[in-house]
Amino acid sequence: MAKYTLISFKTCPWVQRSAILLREKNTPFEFRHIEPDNRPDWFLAISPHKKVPVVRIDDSVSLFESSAINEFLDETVEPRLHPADPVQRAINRAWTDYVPTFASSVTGCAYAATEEDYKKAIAKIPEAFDRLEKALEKQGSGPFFNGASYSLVDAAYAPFLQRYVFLDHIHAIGQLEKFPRLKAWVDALMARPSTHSFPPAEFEAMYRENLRKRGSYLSQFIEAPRAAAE
Ligand SMILES: N[C@@H](CCC(=O)N[C@@H](CS)C(=O)NCC(=O)O)C(=O)O
Repeated sequence: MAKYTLISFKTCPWVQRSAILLREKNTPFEFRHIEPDNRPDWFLAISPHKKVPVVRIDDSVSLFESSAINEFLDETVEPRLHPADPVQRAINRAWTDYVPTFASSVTGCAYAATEEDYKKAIAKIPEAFDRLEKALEKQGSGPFFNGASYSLVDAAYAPFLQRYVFLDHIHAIGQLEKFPRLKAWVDALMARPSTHSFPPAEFEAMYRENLRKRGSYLSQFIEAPRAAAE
């Protein structure tokens, strides 16, 4: 079996998509975490956009861009997670292409600098959720995007839906409950072991700490971690 190394920033959602796929395929891999503010030269040499994720295969081939990585993994490592039907595959790919737009509606809430900007960002959530709700209704029974079968679409959305849940914990947004299929999907993804690269509570604390340091509107609702007892 090939050796896979996943170059990562610890809380990067795009890295998480590829980590999820490797876990879904029961493929052993090693994380190599680097710091966003201190990207080493060896990394800059293999990452054309200077971004993570990069997957190194057998220390010789480097792949970048999470969707391209995940398509490659699906073509080369069993079990195949793309549906067999080409029409359904095209629909799945189309919904994966919507992820960056969807993700920006979630990060818009996280990073809004002022209360006014935050309210504007929150106001955009129902439309984004409604699109997913309608897509899920067309797909059938759930709990995953293609029903009982887990697919690349699930891996693509899970990190961003997880971050919405984190934001909802910081300062209740209360939108997810209005979209029952989407809520069931989120619950299924959050319960799926492959979603998690770190113990869930530890990861949520890491996410909150990043957001607290960022100084966005939501930062004020996050308590600073307590200093270790002397
Ligand atoms: N479209 C890329 C997005 C990757 C991405 O934006 N990664 C962020 C970290 S979460 C990054 O490396 N940012 C560094 C930068 O933009 O310089 C993918 O799907 O892999």
